[in-house]
Amino acid sequence: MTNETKNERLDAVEHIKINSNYLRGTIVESLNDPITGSIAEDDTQLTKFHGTYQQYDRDSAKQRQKQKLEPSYSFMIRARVPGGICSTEQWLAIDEMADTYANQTIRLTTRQAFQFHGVIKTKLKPTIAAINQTLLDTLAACGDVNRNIMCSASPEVSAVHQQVFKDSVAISEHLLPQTRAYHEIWLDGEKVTESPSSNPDHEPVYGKTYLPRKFKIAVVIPPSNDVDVLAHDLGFIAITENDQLVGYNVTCGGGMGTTHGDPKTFPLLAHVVGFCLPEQAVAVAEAVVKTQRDHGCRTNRKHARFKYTVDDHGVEWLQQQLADRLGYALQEAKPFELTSHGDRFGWHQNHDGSWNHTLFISNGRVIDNEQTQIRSALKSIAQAYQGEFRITPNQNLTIAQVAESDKALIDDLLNQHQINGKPSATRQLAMACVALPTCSLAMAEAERYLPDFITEVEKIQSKHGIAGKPISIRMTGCPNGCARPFVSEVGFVGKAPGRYNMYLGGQPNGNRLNQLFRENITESDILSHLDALIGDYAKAGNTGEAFGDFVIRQGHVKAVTHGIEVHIQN
Ligand code: SRM
Ligand code: SF4
Repeated sequence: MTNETKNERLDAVEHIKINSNYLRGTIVESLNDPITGSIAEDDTQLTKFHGTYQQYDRDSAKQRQKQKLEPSYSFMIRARVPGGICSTEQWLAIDEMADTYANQTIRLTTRQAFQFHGVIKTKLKPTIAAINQTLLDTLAACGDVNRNIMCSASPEVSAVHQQVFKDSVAISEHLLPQTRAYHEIWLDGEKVTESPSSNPDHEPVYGKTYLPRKFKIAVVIPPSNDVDVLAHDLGFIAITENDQLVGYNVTCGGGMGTTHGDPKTFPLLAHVVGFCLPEQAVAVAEAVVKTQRDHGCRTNRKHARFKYTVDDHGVEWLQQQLADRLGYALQEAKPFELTSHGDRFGWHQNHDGSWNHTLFISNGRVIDNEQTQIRSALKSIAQAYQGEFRITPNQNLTIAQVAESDKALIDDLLNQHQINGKPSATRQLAMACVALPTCSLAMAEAERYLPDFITEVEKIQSKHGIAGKPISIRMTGCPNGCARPFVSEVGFVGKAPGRYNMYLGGQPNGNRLNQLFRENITESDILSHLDALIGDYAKAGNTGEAFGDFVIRQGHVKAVTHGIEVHIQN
């Protein structure tokens, strides 16, 4: 079935897309409705394509219901920041917007973008317009299209970063939706609906119904796997020879999202399907996206991600699809090695002599409060130093390309704001998704709980004499997997308030999925399991053996070879 085909069995969201006139729907009418702080239900699906989600404050929801008030609606706005790179000038504008329009925080995401939370309906349009004025935008930050493209954020490891970043931006630009609805609605662009037949909207890559589901791309420069490349629908692994980029291995069919109690949903790691030259990357991306457009499931959104298309049809089928669409077959994949995920903190020198300083940002929340002055620190650095900030794939931030002569200035500013502590190796690796109070899908806490939880894990590690050993721990408030918990050594996935499924056995380079260890357990159960496991690891772990490998060797979980095994408790 192609995406232009009408079919009664299509999922409801497909009908919304078909009838939306290229993503317009009744968004304008919804924005102008003064009676409510919300927008029409169909429009909540369409605004995602424009980079914004309707949410409500879940902390106050019950109280407001008792008072017969509608929920406290607001919007999350996600910007698109290809490869996570923005200028310090852009950062200052973003920082100001957090005060003017949002909840005085900036949230760095697991996909190198940033989000504002708490934007009320009347401020939605000015905020999106202000983001565009900074030369960033929110188009396709969400929705059934290609999302923000990720790219390894550590140029110090490779002289080819600039070229790889350029290729990432080219892929991102090529896959942007072409509808003029975005400009029309948010930037007061010229209306084209009066005479659509003479000047119709046109989506050369996506067609009228876009993709069956969200689509995600990451580009990685080995040996670091900071982007978790195999967790993506489509990945490009940079292959270098003598410090020159010779091309990319192409990976297809990864993804994290699952649903509790539905064994037909599972995370998957991508397959390496071939190799392409740098100049072929954009065409390859288009061919992959079009394959998903034409063959992805449009009747069941829980089966609509590209990972299921690849899993259902097989890699050979996919290779043939790509060859037919490209007019040539991908070359055989080249050898590569991915050694670690996570970021490298502190100062590191680049191949060109400049310096990068990566700062730990607890769960990506840029905020000033009793615990941290990170927001003021970044603002003062952006005011004093003209250069580049990079959002990392692990919710941290790199002050990039700093001249030797500016290092002391930046260190001084960080010291002035007391941003000079060194978190434990386990805390540095830890990630949590946003979850409560804004995420409507959260079943348990994540971002608000993880820092205290890690303190408890640190105590256990100290007690067993392995305080300095890194263990990658990721937590999400539900099984959608926004902090990529299924590729961590220890994953916690929210089941109900205060209760989590616990997964073990991922590899610290993102190359293996973990497996369900215990279901629906509370903090005290979790900590006593961790005490026993970490105690064992301290005694019986081999030199250099990672915790994720140890728990498999000891038989606590099995080494997962296909995502379907993730839910099987040993
Ligand atoms: Fe996510 C939905 C937050 C990365 C899988 N995700 C959501 C929503 C929008 C909830 C909703 O649909 O109402 C969350 C908004 C919470 C809030 O209040 O901000 C949300 N996802 C996030 C972010 C902000 C988490 C974070 O802590 O940083 C990340 C934003 C990334 C970005 O900049 O684009 C984020 N989400 C991810 C990732 C990780 C990744 O892409 O590398 C995944 C797993 C990978 C994948 O897609 O397979 C992910 N999010 C999901 C899913 C499950 C998709 C699926 O295949 O089933 C949903 C729910 C859905 O789509 O129906 C979801
Ligand atoms: Fe929300 Fe679930 Fe994603 Fe966490 S994993 S942000 S709870 S959708």
